[in-house]
Amino acid sequence: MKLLYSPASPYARKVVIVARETGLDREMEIVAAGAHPVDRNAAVGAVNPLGKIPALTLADGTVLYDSRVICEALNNMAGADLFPSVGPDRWRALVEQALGDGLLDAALLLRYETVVREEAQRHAGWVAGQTAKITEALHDMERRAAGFGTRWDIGTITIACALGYLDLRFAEMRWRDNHPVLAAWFEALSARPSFAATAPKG
Ligand SMILES: N[C@@H](CCC(=O)N[C@@H](CS)C(=O)NCC(=O)O)C(=O)O
Repeated sequence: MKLLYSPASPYARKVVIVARETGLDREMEIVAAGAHPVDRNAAVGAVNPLGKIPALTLADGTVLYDSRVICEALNNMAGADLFPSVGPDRWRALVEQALGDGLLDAALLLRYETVVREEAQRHAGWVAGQTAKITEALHDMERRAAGFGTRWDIGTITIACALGYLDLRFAEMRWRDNHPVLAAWFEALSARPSFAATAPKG
């Protein structure tokens, strides 16, 4: 299997964590590939028409994207339990995945607004709207964090990757200041090998 990956991408981090947790990282070639919403990377576009990473090419040539699909496929291939199979535990994990991915989607749009757009093109209302999504998502994460314990499934993995991305790109938000339960949970899981080994860079 070949994964197109960037060490700064929180979505790619989700995939590598799931690969490590399931042991499938041993069968995976990880290939560095930048992706950009304007300067399209042809190598990424060749496998994913959306031009985004992560994208995983299986041994038979099948291509999987996006991170949600790849993570669930790896979980199934390994017979692992990072995606609860049925009922309320599954809905909870999937909603938490959507919450973490949704925070990331807003954070990526904010980042692109500042690093891709010229200053004169920037839209203050857009920035405020995306920032509000992050703020509200953090409040919901704080409310949920009291129940996280040591649970490590696709929901908590995604939320952890979202918080790691805020630390990488939006440290000035100081998300820990208003979210002490979430901060304590994040601190406790930071020693987890699959999480520590995939700390974002870039
Ligand atoms: N929903 C996608 C999001 C992937 C995504 O947006 N990745 C970023 C890198 S962190 C990207 O490829 N950006 C390039 C672009 O937006 O064209 C997933 O979960 O994989």
